[in-house]
Amino acid sequence: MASSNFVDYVKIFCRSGKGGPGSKHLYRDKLTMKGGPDGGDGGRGGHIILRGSKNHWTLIHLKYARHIHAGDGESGSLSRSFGKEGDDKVIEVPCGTVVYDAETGEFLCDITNDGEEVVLVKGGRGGQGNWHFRTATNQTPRFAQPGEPSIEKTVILQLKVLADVGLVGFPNAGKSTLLSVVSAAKPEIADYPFTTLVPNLGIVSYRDGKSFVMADIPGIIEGAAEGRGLGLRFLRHIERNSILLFMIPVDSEDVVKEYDILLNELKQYNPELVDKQRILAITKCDMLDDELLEEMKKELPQGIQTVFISSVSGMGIPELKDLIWTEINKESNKVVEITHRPMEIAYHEVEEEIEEEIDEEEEDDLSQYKGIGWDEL
Ligand SMILES: Nc1nc2c(ncn2[C@@H]2O[C@H](COP(=O)(O)OP(=O)(O)OP(=O)(O)O)[C@@H](O)[C@H]2O)c(=O)[nH]1
Ligand SMILES: [Mg+2]
Repeated sequence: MASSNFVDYVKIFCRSGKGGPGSKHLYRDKLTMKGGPDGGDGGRGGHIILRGSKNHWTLIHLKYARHIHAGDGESGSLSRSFGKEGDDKVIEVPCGTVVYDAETGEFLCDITNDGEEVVLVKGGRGGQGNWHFRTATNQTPRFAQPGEPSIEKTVILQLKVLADVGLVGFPNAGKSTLLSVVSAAKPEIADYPFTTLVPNLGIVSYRDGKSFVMADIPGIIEGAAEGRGLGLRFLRHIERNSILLFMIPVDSEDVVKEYDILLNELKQYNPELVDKQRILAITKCDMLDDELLEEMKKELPQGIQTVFISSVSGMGIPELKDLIWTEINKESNKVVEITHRPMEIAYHEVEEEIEEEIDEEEEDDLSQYKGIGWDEL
């Protein structure tokens, strides 16, 4: 997936529909001079509804949908007829979308299942017609209730991808290579750090038509919590994973130290991540012969299941898949509920600025076509 296609953050202004006013109609026909009140109720304003959809993987379809308005309810009319309800606006979002209030950063709701619906902003109720207000002492009320006003709210939608296993490692650890070997995903692979700039998802097929989802996120480095490297921006994508696969290359100088750094960075981002089940994969094992491999097995982190793999020779890959499958199916590793902490708005304004800068750069790019018949651009 090209980097500009991965959108995991959008801010949208939503306005529900206002309720239609009630009617103050008084009944008349050629035989009835004073038929009394018969004004109907106004229709409800349209809601803004979020619906989970498995057809979307990112929020790209909402990138330019900055304003979303639902329809207003129509007013009631004679013969106690109800006004038409305003059209609801349904926003389809990928499963794993979390919604925050853009002003306060407060967590509002999250959508995790396909077809799940949440009314994000309620439409105004329609006003009651004058028929409701007739009393013994006021048999011809010449008034009716106005409809409720619309509600405006700016929300931030943030995607936390739903994968079963998340890959955690320093840049160049071989994460994308593993994903490309076990799934049909085609992530970029190269021998320089930070090849992966946005998360990649892949479906790993297991035996008997079973499968699980693997998320490859950009590499983490020491100090990521303070914003080094790509920072912790993408760590939210492993918050919902059942298990984490730590990946450390076999030629690392100190596996235990690297493991501790990675763990510490996760802890700084969200201490709950450390409670997740972890597996350690020592990657690129084709680079060492058996003797050296035995030697390095003596210096491994304690208390974590470790597999030795090579994405190039295929060594250890079936064992790794077996282990992942067993772990993700353990009841204790299922992610039941995760706590969504309130969002820090100041931090996310920076994120928006970055996006805007990228947009501007895209516009600039067009200038290179000038003078080759594209001058009208
Ligand atoms: N010999 C050997 N090389 C490997 C293996 N797996 C990956 N590599 C090489 O290691 C380099 C980095 O691989 P990537 O998969 O891009 O690493 P990454 O962890 O995704 O890196 P970032 O995206 O930068 O975080 C590439 O040159 C790969 O060819 C392996 O099993 N054996
Ligand atoms: Mg990569």
